[in-house]
Amino acid sequence: MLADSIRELESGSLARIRAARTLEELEAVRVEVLGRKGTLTLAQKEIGKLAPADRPAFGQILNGAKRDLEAEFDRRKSEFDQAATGARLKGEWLDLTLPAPPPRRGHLHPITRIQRELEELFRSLGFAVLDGPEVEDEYHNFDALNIPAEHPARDMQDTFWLEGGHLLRTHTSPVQVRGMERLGPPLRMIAPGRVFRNESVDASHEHTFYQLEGMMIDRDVSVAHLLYFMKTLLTAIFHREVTVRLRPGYFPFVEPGFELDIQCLICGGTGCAVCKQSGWVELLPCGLVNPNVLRMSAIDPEEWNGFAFGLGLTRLAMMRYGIDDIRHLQGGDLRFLEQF
Ligand code: FA5
Repeated sequence: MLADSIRELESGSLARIRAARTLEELEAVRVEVLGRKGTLTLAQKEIGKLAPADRPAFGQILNGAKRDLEAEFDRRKSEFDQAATGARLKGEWLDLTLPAPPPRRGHLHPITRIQRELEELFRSLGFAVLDGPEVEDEYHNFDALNIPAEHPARDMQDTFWLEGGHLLRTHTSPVQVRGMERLGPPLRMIAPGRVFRNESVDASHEHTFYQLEGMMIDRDVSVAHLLYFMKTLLTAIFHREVTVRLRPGYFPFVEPGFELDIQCLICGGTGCAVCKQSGWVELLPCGLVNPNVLRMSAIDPEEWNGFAFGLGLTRLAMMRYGIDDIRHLQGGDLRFLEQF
């Protein structure tokens, strides 16, 4: 009689365990039947009331029911667990064979790019690439370049003066002097770098800009050598014929001195803000090294001579990329820089 009710309880509970649709429903059945106060647990306590002879048989039935229910419960529970894990894996699935999104890479500033191209060109022509300090002394920036104090040429370049006779170099020419001092003749060198002038800023003038200095000292160097290198330089940068003109130019450290201008590539020579309506852009002052400059760096001008040039690298970048205002280059605006 009691055994029948246990079998009934078992089959009813098995059916409910199988019918449970969620883990919560399953757990509710477990608590109801197998929990501390569950129906089967309570039935176990009835054993004591039975005649001793009936107890083993009843105990067996009870234990069998409990084992079957627990086994079925475990089976369903692991079904639910597997389904939950499967759903989570589906959500978190990652295809490791897919190509990764490309990393955001920076790129070189247009001036740096031109600078590196020119360094490569001049290296291939046997020139050393030299560096010099941005904070210079008066001697290297002026005196050793044949511009003594009180010389009117000092006013050609408005200078940021620092304490103790130092200054922010106004051009890359002091690196010529350092090159002559350090390496002596024969010498082929270039010196790209940042220079500073206390100037009011407009479409073609910055207070901070880049130049590339060049110098060659050897025996019997002539203006023809100078022109050859200048033409090689411009062809390499523009990859096409550019119209140039050579005018006399005055710099105390060269004699004769020239201004090499290129026809403005922004307006094609018709006149714009960059060329100040003249159609020409001053780009490449140059000349044969003044004997005084050689002498001051302990080079004998009777034996050696040479040429020097001071390319406006920032203006060159403007011409090459058609930039109509110099202020864009140092402005740090990524919308501008990302175009290159
Ligand atoms: C010089 O600085 C001489 N040291 C160049 C030189 C070297 C001549 C060797 C002879 C022998 P200049 O002041 O003209 O020269 O400047 C050279 C170039 O720098 C100019 O042609 C121009 O392209 C550029 N430049 C000058 N001032 C500015 C400025 N404020 N902003 C941008 N570019 C400038």
